[in-house]
Amino acid sequence: MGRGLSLLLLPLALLAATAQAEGGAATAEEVKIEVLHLPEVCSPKSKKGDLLNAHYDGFLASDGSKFYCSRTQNEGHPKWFVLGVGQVIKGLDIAMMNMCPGEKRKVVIPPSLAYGQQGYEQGKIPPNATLIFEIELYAVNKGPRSVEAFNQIDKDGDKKLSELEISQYLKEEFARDGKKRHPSVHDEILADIFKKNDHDGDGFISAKEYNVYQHDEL
Ligand SMILES: [Ca+2]
Ligand SMILES: [Ca+2]
Repeated sequence: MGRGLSLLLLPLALLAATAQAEGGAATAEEVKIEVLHLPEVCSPKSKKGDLLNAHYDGFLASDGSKFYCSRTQNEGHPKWFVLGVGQVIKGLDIAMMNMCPGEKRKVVIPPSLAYGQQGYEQGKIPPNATLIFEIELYAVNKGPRSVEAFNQIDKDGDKKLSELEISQYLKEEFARDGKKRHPSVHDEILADIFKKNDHDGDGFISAKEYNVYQHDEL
């Protein structure tokens, strides 16, 4: 049940993560996208903040060698990740926009939108490497920062999340995945969530503070 587990913890991971999504400067280098297969019914199209399920293989453009294959990981389950928020390299965030379930793409990503001058993992990806990915997208779901997710946590419906509501939500999520955790974990995550999301420090996470992806109307 890899799918269930990763789905479950994603909202937590995201709430706890810093919003480092918005990279700044425009770059001259672009991601080249080639559509290999387009389903007859191409909907919904992926957008920032959506939760995607995909397999992808990564190759070095220099010699065509494969450096990554999602099929060999996690018992072959496709990967779940939120689009456009920096969970994957910038080039993949760009390459998978406006893509529909069933669609296959081959994309070429310049180093500046991949691992840059540093490369990655002791030469597994050398410095200044252009990368090629073959992507097969399986599912486009509402992301964890959707209106639905917000309303689910906001039990009293006042459009802001109190410490109690988030605490409740954490407990429910923990109970659902059934993993044993030290009681301090709950408090740590709760404190971290408020530290990173309660920007005006009023003790509540407002819809605006929560809805960092801003593609849904609250
Ligand atoms: Ca509330
Ligand atoms: Ca606040």
